[in-house]
Amino acid sequence: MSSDQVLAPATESSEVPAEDRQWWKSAVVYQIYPRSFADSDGDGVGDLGGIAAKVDYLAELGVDVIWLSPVYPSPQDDAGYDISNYLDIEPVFGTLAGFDALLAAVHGRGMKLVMDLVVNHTSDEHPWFVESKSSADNPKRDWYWWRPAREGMHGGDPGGEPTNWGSFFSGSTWQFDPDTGEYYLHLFSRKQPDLNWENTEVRRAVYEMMRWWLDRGVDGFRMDVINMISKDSSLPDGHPHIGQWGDGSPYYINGPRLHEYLQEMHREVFAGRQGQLLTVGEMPGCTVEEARLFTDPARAEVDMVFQFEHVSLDQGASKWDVHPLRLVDLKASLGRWQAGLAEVGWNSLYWNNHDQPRAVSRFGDDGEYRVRSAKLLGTLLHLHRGTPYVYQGEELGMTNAPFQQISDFRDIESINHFAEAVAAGQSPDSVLIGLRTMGRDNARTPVQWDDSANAGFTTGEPWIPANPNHRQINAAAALADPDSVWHHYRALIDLRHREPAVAHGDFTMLLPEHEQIYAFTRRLDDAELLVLANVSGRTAIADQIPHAAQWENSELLLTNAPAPEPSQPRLSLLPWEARVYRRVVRSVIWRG
Ligand code: TEU
Repeated sequence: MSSDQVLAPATESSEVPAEDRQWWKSAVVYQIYPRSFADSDGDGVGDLGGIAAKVDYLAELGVDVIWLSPVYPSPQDDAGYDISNYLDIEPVFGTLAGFDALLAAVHGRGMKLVMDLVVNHTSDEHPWFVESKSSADNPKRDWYWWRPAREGMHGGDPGGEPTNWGSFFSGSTWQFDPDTGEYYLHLFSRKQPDLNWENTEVRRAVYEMMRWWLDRGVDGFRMDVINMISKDSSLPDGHPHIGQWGDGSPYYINGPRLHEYLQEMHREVFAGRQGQLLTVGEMPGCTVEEARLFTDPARAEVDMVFQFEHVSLDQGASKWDVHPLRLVDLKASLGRWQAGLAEVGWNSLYWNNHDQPRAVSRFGDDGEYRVRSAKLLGTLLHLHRGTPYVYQGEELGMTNAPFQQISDFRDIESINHFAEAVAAGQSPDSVLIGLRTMGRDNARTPVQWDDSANAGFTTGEPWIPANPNHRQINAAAALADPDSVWHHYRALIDLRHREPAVAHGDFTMLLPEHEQIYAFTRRLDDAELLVLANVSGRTAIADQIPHAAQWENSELLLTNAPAPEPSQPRLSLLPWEARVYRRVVRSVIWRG
């Protein structure tokens, strides 16, 4: 079934002026991972009540948008990214009434709320899949990817999988179902079967669900692995390079009908809506050239994408194969994205989220210079052109967790990888090195609210222990200290709101080959900003920047270190120091 006539094309409304539709250019988004944010009922798991209690905290920080990681009913095999009902709230997190109250509280403070949309796959406990699995001729059979065993093989035999693709969470992407004698596709866990977007009814059901949330008042969606929804239906084998498995990604990343689906979704769900909405597509493996197409407003697909290039630069053959990051590589990558989306499209900016290690541990120095380097990272990110995303706890300079053994981990990705790698002969200690550095649980320990037991996250037993450093690193201490990372983030957010060059200025990278200094300018009309950052633990001199003298009398807008002594060379930077200067560019008037 592939006919598209069922989905009537709609026309783009011209009622909302273009500048209002792009309100997100001057917005800052804050990501909440509900399990780990704040627990209001003492069961050890964060919930909507906990979020509601912190809405004032977020308003005070100044963020414009909250993105909620999934709060829908879920068996929690992948911490909520396995959804069994799209139209309700997971009881552990609360109720729909509680959600409505939270949404009203968020709107009441002038903020917006964006939901996580996970529609590449459902849970295997979603009624759609339960039906699909019930028999080979069930009307919903085609809603998922069912295939017989490889030719000449028996279902369930080693090597019988329809393709050699390896799953993101180890093992094959295919699970055999003995009852109906076929396999189903799951790019992630076997409890996350992939929906078949070739099927028109699937797409219609998804769009209907999205409209239901928008009608309820939510302000948009962060779309989970949305560039994996279109697959090459011939399902070819991939190059065998993930252990015993092949790399199927060329056949499911940015697949043949992706643009068509996103444009259709836009027509069916977003076009003609009056609200100021935000859509951001999570797109692993997306290139800047592709991102320009996805985010070109004229194409009406998504407002921005999460790309993965800059968070892959410290990795080798797999994410567990960790290398030191070279600053020149980071600048080359982010600089290319800035240039590539300068005229058309828009960047989203992030250092971390619920899948990535903590930024200050990964890119900064979480020891002696924790506070200063966390502020430097915030400064760099927020001063690029694009919409910045703050992940919960980043504004406190929270660090990676001191995980020791495998039993300290909760995440399916880490647990499965450990089992597979050890079974393949790697030593447990070497596998743990990768998990400690890159494991997603680093980002998922409870937000550190205060120095009490469990960091003030819960009165019960937390589902994952709080980082013991909550005694020093916590929100209560940060709010009380004007020099904290928190106050620096607040200043950055404030700067975006009042200095148009931050949101709208053009971007010019300086000193691309410098191994310590990250420097760039932003220019809008007669306002120019200079960002200078020493991304190292050694003093650096930035006097090689072009036209350094022009900045002599400029205004120092923001810094993360004591103001430079008059005797100190102007462009000498302390370890991890970051400064933002502003100058007015006077145009020369020629008199004849
Ligand atoms: O992540 C997609 C993704 O490709 C990776 O970032 C993933 O987290 C993994 O680390 C790859 O090694 C999204 C969600 O953000 C993630 O939490 C989910 O587990 C995943 O999709 C499946 O829904």
